[in-house]
Amino acid sequence: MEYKRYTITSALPYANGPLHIGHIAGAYLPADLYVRYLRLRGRDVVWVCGSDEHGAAITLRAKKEGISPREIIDRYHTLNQETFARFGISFDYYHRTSEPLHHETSQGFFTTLYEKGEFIEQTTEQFFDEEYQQFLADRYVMGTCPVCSYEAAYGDQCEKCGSSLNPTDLINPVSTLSGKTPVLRETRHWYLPLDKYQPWLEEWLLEGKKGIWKNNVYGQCSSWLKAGLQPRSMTRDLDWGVDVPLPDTEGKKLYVWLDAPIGYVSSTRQWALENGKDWELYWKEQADPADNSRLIHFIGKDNIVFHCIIFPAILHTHGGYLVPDNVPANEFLNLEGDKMSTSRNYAVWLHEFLDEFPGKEDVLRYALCAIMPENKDADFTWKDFQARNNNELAAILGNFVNRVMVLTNKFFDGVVPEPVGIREHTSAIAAYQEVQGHIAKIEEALENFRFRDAQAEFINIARVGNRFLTEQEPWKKIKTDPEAVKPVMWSCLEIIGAIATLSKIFLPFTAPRIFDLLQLDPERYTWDHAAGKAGDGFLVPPGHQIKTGKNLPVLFEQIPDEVIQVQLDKLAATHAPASEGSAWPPVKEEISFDDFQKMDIRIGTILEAQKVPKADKLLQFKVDTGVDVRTIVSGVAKYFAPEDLVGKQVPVLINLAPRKIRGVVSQGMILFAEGSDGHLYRMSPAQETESGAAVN
Ligand code: B3M
Ligand code: ZN
Repeated sequence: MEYKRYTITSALPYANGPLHIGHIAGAYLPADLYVRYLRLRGRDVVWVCGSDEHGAAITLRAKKEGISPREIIDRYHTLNQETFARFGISFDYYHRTSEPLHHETSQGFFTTLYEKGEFIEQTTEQFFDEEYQQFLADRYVMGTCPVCSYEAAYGDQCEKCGSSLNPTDLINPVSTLSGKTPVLRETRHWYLPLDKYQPWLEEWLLEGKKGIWKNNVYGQCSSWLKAGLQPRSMTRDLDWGVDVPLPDTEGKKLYVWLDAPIGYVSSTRQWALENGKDWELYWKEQADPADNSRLIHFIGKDNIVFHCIIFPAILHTHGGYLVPDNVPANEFLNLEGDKMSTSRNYAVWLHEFLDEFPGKEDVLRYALCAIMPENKDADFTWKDFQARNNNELAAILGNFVNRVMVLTNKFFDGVVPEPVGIREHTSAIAAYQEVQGHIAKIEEALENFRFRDAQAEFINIARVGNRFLTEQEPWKKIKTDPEAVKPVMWSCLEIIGAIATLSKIFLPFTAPRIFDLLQLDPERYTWDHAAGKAGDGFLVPPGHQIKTGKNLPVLFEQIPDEVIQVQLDKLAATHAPASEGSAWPPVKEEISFDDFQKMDIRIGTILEAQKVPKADKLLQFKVDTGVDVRTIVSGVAKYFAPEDLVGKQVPVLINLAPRKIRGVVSQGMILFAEGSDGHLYRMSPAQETESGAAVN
């Protein structure tokens, strides 16, 4: 469906550190692909972003580095803005929330809600650090999450389970300033009665977005709403942020999650000012709803509640504003099997990648899109990055373009041949139809925020080209029937024309290089040209001269193992965190109750235990599982003497597929507890239990 206008936002990154590939795969690359698609279709779109420069994320970083918040935001705003631009992230505007225009815009929102009488003014007891003489908002307090028991939850949010919290919800709260237990002190704040908007949210979101929003997003929202919303304070006791626009409120600032999303509006206003546009067309409800812009927020999953519940409630209550049509939030990206961590420097930093891999922006874009965490967490590995380049970009796309260029030069001196007899050329027509089929799927996928699928269909176009060329064997035909080669090479050049055009979405750095090979003007080509709907002739006109010469540029060079090894060594040098602040492996991907129920774990009794000859790690057991007596082999010889285990009761996974280990068939697995150093400990029921008792 086509909308009159599109207002696209990407989460404003905190200007407190550099960007890594997890940020990019979450909220920026998908938005960039979507926006490039819309632009290629000639749609009216504005894509805004900017630095989030308020909140404890900034002030805590400043404190850690011993410099002012202003120095922190100036440094990282500049770095991040440059890095985005170098990576081809094509925002229409990158603003900053420290700008006066933003302070004015967010204060305007606050004032409107205040004058409408929406806020509840309340004096409550809040945490106060006596040593620092400061109230402790949000991230200034850490403690144990009351929902999931994660020990390093922040006062505003648990990053483990995603729950939004108030500092006083935390168990064992600790001030992140002094490390001491804070005391409670009275203070006055303005609360947004989210409970009052619950009925509207249920109708708009629970009913209105069901089956439309992504499951991961809708699911989070519905559990929030089911739990019931509470009033949430929209002000904080801080000395850094947007001033509360009320008398006698010194030392009070707007809550960062009130001001930050309004940053999207400020960014649009600044863009409009500088480009002679009317920002209200992109944010306000129009007299005829058919004229409304389509508002889409691209974010990571930790921002869902703020964008799907709190900000829409604010926009709705303010009145006159659009609310988001969709929020296609992504899950997280891991790195080589571990969680990325800014504090431990365990990440692929985008600015470092750009320095170390000049000219490979599109390779990273392609590799990240291929594994984008659209529905569940995903893992970036350097081997996969290498394989995507070597086996897909170079071997499929680059190879096709190169073969066609070389052959056209060889057969026709680089002049595009006439498509003689094309209307009767059934294989050429079939290939063209196949390409159009892939383009239709790209459209469908992009319209529905399925970027992985869209890109897979894009590379399929080059596959069609390669297959067609190989089948047609023009290098043979040219000797016997040169006329028959003309429609073949022309068809291939048309396919390259489509690839070049669509590269403006998927491979924006490569697109101009392909157009240069074709000696065509990239600006002229739109979505409709690729989709065969432009109606102004062929993509690559017969008689046109393409690039000639012996050494035509190769689009994608192979990436050798050595280059990848350098990156792996670099990661190994920074200790991969098991999880933030802990020696334990990260929590595995979520499973359903049904998944759990598939495991059949019983209490078994070990009847016999012995070493496996010539296998010094293994022990072989005979176990009475209650249902049978079976053989199990385990790699535990380092930790137990066989005789110490005989007669002991242990949990056994009895429905694991049998495996042959050193010639012995092992029928199940005995479960042990593993210490952080890999040491194994035996687990037994606290009381003697019947063999066969289910563990669940
Ligand atoms: N700066 C949080 C984050 O980077 C926050 C996003 C604001 S979007 C309005 O996760
Ligand atoms: Zn939690």
